[in-house]
Amino acid sequence: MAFRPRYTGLIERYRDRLPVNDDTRIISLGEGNTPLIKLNHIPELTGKNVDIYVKYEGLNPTGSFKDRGMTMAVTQAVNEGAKAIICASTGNTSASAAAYAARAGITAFVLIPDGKIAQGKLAQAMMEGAVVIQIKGNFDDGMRLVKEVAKEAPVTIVNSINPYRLQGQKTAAFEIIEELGRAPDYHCLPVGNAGNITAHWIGYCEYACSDDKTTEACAFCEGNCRFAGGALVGTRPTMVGYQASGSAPFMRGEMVDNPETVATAIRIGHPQSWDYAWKVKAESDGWFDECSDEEILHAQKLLAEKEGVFCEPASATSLAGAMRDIQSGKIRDNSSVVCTLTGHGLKDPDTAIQQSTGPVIKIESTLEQVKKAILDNVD
Ligand code: AN7
Repeated sequence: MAFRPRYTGLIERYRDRLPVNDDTRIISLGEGNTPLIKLNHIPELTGKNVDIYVKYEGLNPTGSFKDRGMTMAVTQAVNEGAKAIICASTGNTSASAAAYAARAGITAFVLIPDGKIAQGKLAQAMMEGAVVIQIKGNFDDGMRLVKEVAKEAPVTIVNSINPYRLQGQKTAAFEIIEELGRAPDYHCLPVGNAGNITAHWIGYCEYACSDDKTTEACAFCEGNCRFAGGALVGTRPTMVGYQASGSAPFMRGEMVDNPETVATAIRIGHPQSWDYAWKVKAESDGWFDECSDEEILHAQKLLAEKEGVFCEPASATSLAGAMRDIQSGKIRDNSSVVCTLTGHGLKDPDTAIQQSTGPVIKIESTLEQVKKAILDNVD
């Protein structure tokens, strides 16, 4: 039977904008091409007139945006002859690395903080055959060890310090521009290591480049864009990064040694893309801010309840912060706002169930009791 896949992943889709050639063996699970959903009910809660879109990255193959970077990083590693990859992770990177390593037929080693990763992510890494190494320490400890061990053992690091990760992840910005016909006015993201906010900025800059040398030079490609002359003609958004209050080094202006938050995905105190992130802020005229755990969980619940979109806690940080900044007017009235929802809600079922207040009605299995349950709960 003829196999004609409808979509074969972001490397094929954006091949001319990514570091691959005709001979490259591509490791893909059909990542990217995620929906940009215009919110119906939440914008009016802000009392302002704004269009809010969520980029639902939880619909990637392993349930997070990491797949965009991992297809590129593992493709590159395999083509360089690597037999093993390694990462430190708060969960999603490990799930993604494990899957792409399995796909490529190589080994993934993942260092995760003992007891501090969401159940779904641990299940993924284990099922996908990674060598799971739980450390008595946090992500930042793991990252330090990964950098050290990679100097002494034959493993390729696939954390976002691997530049191929950011190359893959920049494609989310391409997709957004293609759907909106232009860049949004604001792009809000949860920030941990700040790899993703950096990758998006690279994507927006590249898309805005043309060979019209009369306009301002693009700061990231500095005129060396591979596919354009390196001048800005298109639009770029203001980039806004939100952190969890207990893990907010960009707000403190320095590294945080004992990060804590319910949003375990962004429980990171020593961001790896520290310098890049400040550059993104400056160039896009953006800002960082922090959200409390309560605000994060509230936004997560609101999205699920009012829009039917289920994301993990860390992801909801983008909406929590955006709603506050829309209400205060910091995000201007009549603007368009994209919030990235970085991971799927099913990643962390424990946190979801713990904070759910919705009724679970326990009854005998009789028609009468089912009918009563309905009549008690219809508006
Ligand atoms: C759902 O998996 O760092 O600012 O090790 O899983 O690019 O770090 C996860 C990060 C946001 C932050 N949302 O992105 C890991 C890891 C979710 C995440 C982030 C992560 P960056």
